[in-house]
Amino acid sequence: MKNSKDRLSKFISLVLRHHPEAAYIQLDEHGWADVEQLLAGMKKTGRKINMETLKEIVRTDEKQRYSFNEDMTLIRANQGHSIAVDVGLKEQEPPEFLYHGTAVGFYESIQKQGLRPMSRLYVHLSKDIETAVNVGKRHGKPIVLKIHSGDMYRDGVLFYLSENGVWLTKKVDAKYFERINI
Ligand code: HQG
Repeated sequence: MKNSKDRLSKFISLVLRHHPEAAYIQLDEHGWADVEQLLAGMKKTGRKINMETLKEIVRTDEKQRYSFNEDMTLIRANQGHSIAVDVGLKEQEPPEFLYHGTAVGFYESIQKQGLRPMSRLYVHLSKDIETAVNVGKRHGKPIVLKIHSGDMYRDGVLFYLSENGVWLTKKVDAKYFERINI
């Protein structure tokens, strides 16, 4: 974590994706949190935040993780939830190939079970290898799987593209991926 804004952003992502109670708030069924309540709840935890800082965090987030509603009274995470919320993901035809970065230590289990969402609602896929490597590094020594998303789609599997450009699907069976050299 580089600075105080990064730390605040990390906490906001925890609250909006996984643990709203950590800021004493609730999300609605579409994942929205009331901005006033979020700010008040964060202050209650001892964090220093105001609307200006929140707006800047949303605007400058390098992965564009959050969205406000039109009048900026509500905020939500664009993807990555473990809580069952419906953020209105758009179903979309994927490119022929997508990539998934993970850690070498998970590979044996992934080969056996395929890719599962684990604690999240969806398996997250990247459109390029570089992004996948960075996602994998979060877990350990990275490896990258090349996903035959075009074949999956033609076999009837649904894909969604989040507001911030992350491809999502419910699971990826082992026949649809191979490990590639990175
Ligand atoms: C692995 C970040 C064993 C899976 C990133 C992954 C992403 C299995 C881990 C977003 C498995 C779950 C999501 C199986 C999957 N056996 N391990 N059968 N199936 N796994 O963090 O994809 O910065 O929930 O390979 O950029 O790493 O948070 O998912 O390694 O977009 O915005 O289980 O989170 O974005 O880990 O990352 P995660 P992820 P943010």
